Amino acid sequence: MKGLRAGIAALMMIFVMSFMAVSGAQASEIALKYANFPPAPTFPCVQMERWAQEVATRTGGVVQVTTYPGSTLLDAKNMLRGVMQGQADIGCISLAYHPGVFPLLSVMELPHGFTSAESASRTAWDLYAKHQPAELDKVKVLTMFTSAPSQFMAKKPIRTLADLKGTEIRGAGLISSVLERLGATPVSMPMPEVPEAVQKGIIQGLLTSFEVLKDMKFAEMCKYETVANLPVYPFAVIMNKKRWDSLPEDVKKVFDDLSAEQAQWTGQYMDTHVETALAWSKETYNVEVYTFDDAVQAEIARLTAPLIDEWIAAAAKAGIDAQAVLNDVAALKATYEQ
Ligand code: DTR
Repeated sequence: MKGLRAGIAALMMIFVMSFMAVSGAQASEIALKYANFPPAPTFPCVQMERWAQEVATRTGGVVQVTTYPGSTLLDAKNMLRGVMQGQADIGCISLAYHPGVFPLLSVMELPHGFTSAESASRTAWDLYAKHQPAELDKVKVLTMFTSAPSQFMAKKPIRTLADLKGTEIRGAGLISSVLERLGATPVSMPMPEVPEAVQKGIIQGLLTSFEVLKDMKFAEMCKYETVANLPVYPFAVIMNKKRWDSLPEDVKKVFDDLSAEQAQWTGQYMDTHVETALAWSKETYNVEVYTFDDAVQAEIARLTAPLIDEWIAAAAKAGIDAQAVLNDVAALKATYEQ
């Protein structure tokens, strides 16, 4: 009888331990490192935190993302390579920092006349999803989004193109080419380096979306803003390919289902935040806001038109059907700008 009891006790112990082992394995976390280059308050990092939260919620806590804003894990220059080499599982890249590397997706940096970050972000993601360009085939792309249209923020008033002549203005990618065609002197650098460059007088201002007036305190140094509605800057959130392949199928589905939604969320966040930041800048630093009139806008369109032909030539050289891509951008913009 004693032997029977001991046997039953042993069996129960084995059952309890194996159950704990299985449940432990199912609930085992998937820990991911997500690197970002600009300061935490900026919109690329705000969208990163939102994505991390959504992923934790939608996977029932199985996926836990540790975020590294402010270049604390990888900076802008090392982001693309760092993710490909697995130093971070996920990273956010500004495509404009890699001239010539993205012959198809750099189309998003052209003067298409997007009026909102939401329409440009949704266009960018749909364009990527349709073409899946070879330029990003060494990573998994989790989403894409863009800044809001680019505006001037400077230490002196910029009311006409004459005010731009020979003035050092920070840009990146094709925005630097836009600055050159408008007669300014473009100075390219990653966003985190811009505040110091303004403070030191290396540049007199910058051309990007207005939310940085608040998020990076440019309103304090650049009290003269000009609405120019120049091109947006495209971003991609990329994941190390091997790490992506290692994920369970149900987790991959959560990530894929989030792609288009995250693009739209980020664009909507950006459009609202630009308005908030501009109002805050007027209230806090009494900044002056000018708007290029129609005559200046027409002159800008004339001066920047050749950039489209240059993009077509470079895309064709990379084996891309450039006109088909431009047609897609126009159709997506018409849909999302409604
Ligand atoms: N200036 C562009 C795009 C951009 C707009 N706002 C932010 C905030 C933080 C980083 C980048 C941006 C760029 O440098 O990518």
